[in-house]
Amino acid sequence: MSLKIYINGHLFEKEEAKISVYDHGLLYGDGVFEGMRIYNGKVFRLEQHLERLWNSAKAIRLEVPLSPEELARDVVTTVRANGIDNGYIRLVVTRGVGTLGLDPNKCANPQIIIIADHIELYPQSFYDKGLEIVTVSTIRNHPAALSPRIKSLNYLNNILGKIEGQQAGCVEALMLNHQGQVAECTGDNIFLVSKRQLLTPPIDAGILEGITREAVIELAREAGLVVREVSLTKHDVYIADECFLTGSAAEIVPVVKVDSRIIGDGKPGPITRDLEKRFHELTRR
Ligand code: PXG
Repeated sequence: MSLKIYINGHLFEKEEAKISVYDHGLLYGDGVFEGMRIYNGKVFRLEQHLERLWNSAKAIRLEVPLSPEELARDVVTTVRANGIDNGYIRLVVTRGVGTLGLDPNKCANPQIIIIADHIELYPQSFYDKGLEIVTVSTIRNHPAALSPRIKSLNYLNNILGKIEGQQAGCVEALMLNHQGQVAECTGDNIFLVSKRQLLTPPIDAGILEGITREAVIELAREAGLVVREVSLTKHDVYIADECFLTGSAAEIVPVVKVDSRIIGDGKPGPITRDLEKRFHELTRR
């Protein structure tokens, strides 16, 4: 069965779901998006994703032409229409059709797109053995240029980081901020375990406020761990006992090597494993 894609209140067959080449989402990356998971027929932390979407839209002065309640309803309708119990949702709001100039005021109708699809998961071996990542030379966007807190359709900063990582044979790459501090990976947040404390860069390190990051912080505190959002350097990563990444698609994925240095004992650590188990229980219960 072909997928049904939502555009502005209507469901289209995948082949018929089309957006104008004059849409500023395409011409300028002018728009915002969310990537969410569906577990057992329920959208994971939908309200939080919508809150982040509205904040991203507000930051680029884009008015979403629906209320959060209406958009939540339409997300659920699209998921149901496609009969997806476990999968991935891409929610996109573009500035809409305009002229060939930059002027966003000439774009009258923002376009809302909802794609509910099956998810291509990372290979199981990544979770069993852990990932190797590298620090790339592309720094994360300067917060005063384009805040990493905005989940905008302009992802070139991350894509350039990803290309550099792939060049080094890695599927994810660590990006530093303009001050040389650890920020995040190209599509995932980063955590370290050091002396039984969980460490992760604070939002003002210039990162996306990951929904999975937030869930993992909550789970870790429930588990009795001390969680600290602190500025981190590559040195902290190299001497950490454990390292893992979080994201809606990846969930929790262990990291065992960074810049050719072995992290901990080179195997996914016990605290990472415990948090993976807790996250699994949270999402699949
Ligand atoms: N940082 C960045 C820069 C991201 O893009 C995360 C962290 C994790 O956030 P959540 O809310 O998902 O826990 C993301 C996730 C991909 C991909 O293919 C990843 C994201 C978006 C689109 C694609 O890896 N965002």
